[in-house]
Amino acid sequence: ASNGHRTAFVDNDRKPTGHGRMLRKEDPRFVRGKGRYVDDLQLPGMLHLAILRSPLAHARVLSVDTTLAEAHPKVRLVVTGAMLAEKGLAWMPTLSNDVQAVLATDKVRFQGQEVAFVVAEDRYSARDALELIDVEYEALDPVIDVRTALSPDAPVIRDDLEGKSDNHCFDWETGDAAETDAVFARADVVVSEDIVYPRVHPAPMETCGAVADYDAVDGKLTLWSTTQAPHAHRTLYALVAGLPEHKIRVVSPDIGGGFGNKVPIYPGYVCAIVGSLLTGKPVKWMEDRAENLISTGFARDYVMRGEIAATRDGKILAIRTNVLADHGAFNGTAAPVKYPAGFFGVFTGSYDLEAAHCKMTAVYTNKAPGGVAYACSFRITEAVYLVERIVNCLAFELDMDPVELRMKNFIRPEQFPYRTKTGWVYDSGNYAPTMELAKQLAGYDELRAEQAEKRVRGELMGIGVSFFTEAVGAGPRKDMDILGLGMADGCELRVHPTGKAVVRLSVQTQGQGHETTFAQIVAEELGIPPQDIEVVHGDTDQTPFGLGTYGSRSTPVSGAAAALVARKVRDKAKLIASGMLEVSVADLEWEKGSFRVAGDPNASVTIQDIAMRAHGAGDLPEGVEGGLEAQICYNPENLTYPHGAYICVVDIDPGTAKVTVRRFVAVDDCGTRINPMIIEGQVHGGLTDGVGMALMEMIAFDEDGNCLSGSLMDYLIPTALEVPDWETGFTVTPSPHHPIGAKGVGESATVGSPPAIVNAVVDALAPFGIRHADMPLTPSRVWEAMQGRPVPP
Ligand code: PCD
Repeated sequence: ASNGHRTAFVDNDRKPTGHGRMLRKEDPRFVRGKGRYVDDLQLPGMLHLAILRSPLAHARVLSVDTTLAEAHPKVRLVVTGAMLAEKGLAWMPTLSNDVQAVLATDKVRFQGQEVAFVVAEDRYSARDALELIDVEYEALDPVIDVRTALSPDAPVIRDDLEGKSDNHCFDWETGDAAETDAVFARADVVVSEDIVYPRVHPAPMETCGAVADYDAVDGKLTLWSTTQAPHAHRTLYALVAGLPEHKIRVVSPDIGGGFGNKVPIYPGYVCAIVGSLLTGKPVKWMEDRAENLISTGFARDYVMRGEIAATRDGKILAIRTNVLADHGAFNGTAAPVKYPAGFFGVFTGSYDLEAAHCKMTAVYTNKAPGGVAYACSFRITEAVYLVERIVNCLAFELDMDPVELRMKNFIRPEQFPYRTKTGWVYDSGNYAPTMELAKQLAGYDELRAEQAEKRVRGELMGIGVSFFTEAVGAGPRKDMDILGLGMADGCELRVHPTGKAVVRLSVQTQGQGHETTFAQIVAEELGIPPQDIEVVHGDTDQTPFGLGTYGSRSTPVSGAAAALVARKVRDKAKLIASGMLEVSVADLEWEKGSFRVAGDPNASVTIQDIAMRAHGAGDLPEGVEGGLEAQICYNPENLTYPHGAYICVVDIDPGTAKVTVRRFVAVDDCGTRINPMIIEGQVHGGLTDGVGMALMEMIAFDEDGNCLSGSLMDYLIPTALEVPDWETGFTVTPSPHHPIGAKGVGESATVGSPPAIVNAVVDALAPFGIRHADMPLTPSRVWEAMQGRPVPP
């Protein structure tokens, strides 16, 4: 057990040479306040950039007068959309092959859109000068409601796109419609529900920002930026701005949380680059909180109709769903190209179905662009919420226990690898033991007894269950790319003469602890202590190409690369060891950290001895080059499919309708566990996110398109006060195709917890006949749902 958190099994405490609980190597820096974030960077002569944003959601830009701003004594540069247009830089591609305005030229399309920028000698002057820019707008009617965005009289938002005469963004479909309809037609029971996953925001503690430094002498651009994908960003800058790729260095230093918010390229980064190119000085841009909340990548915003078909005794036959997706003014969704709806196709959940079908229509509205995977492997959060809510609605209709209903329908262990009706191949899973463990940890039967007792007294206690399967670790590259860049990851490992090592990753941590866990992966394979392994990441000049950290892909993809590169080094070490011990390779046995001669316990050499020999004097075996290093590019065979069972207990105050999460049990299965302490931290964070989304968070708009959630006083995120003492447990079902059997876990809890919490709240309200209520379940929404309730006995 750790820090007062009850843990089902106790992992090996501190196994210093590999996987296991180990304090984070990066924390001495962070707990001393010595992290190095973008905003900590001070370069000689550095200027500051501020962005003027649109106050209106939809308007024509008639004129932008910068005369007064330019006259400000500390202002060096003012740039408008028209100026960028002259250089062909007014528009940039989004991650979904749409285009987005860097600075508005023709129209503004959401409140907070970038209109002009100022570069000044200090941050305050830059901000002051924004007020001296005079923009004349002609207001247009905004499109705010996703449900009416396609009505024939709706104003057309994207008239910049040739021939565009409506707000349609894309259609997408998966599964078999006819087959699904046929199964529905013969089912005993069909349950439908309208389910909204509201627009939320990742709201990382550190907002987005960049420092651009263009050196006109050697033609090199260095961009320190808050990015989760430095290599992908570099290539895109090269492709869009025409700068030669080898003359661009993108550095992602310490990042104060990403959560998907730092995957897209934002206009601010491009503005900083333009600012530096034009002034010849380093230029810093750093958003404030409001800018981050109103203009950067939002998440979710799906209006879903879920339908489930089953037999009377609770065998689920099929799931059908229709989704209306709000993509904002520009389609900035971060997802592999072939997956415009991300991995929403996993809405079939953890159940063995006969048929499934989804039809989706995506539309443009006058809201900020995004659709980022906020702690969600590309729309899996929405998919899991849909299926786990609709399954609960079915349990309600059948008057069946939600755990029993799930157990009855789980994909069975012998069915893996399991191909779902929407074409996903789940690599491995063993669901029932995970669910059983959660039940046992929660004391499920006792909780139900307590609830029954309380119901008699009119007390509102709810027990919510959810079970999820995620698909994390994108590629493989044959199916998955972002704007043409295949989703694979490089890794390089170099063992120095004295046996210390450096491993270079293409992924980038934003707080997940990669400097520790990747050292542990290599340590496990080579027997070099993790303390002796330096992890280098987040700098395109220092690391191999790869697609970055999101969708919990670092462990499934780069983690595999790190293990395999270490095995490559070990293979070479074996050749050298055979020379050192004067035996054939076949006579050598590996025992973590050393090779020894089979049958001769005294004849052995350590990896450190071998490292010295690899670089040292004397001959190496025939054909073996000096040095001890290797590199690899790992293209995953499949995604990994972690799963989990969550049980939440809530109490609702019948007078105020305030929900309190009393207990939360989370049992996660992410295959082989590299660092259980870090995993628990990831789970605690994700569960906290879940409480936020289920009960507090929403990016809301008024009918004019004003964003009502532009500060942390309006956009409520949970603190330690709103969350219980998390209770975690785990099972281990390794991934069969991952070299160490590990699956991702970083987003599991964010994906799995909202349905557990909502299911608990709805369960508490069940005596009033309530089957569904939409997030966020604030006191006012719960109160609304409770109206018309019978007076308790
Ligand atoms: N692990 C272990 N074991 C296993 C798995 C895992 O140990 N089996 C660990 C690792 O190593 C790391 C972590 O754990 O450290 C995580 O992992 P993963 O799952 O692989 O993931 P990544 O990739 O690394 O990361 C990512 C994620 C995401 S995606 C998100 S959202 C979030 C998470 O992560 N974010 C964040 N978490 C976190 N944390 C922090 N602190 N911060 C942040 O920001 Mo997206 O798509 O982006 O939306």
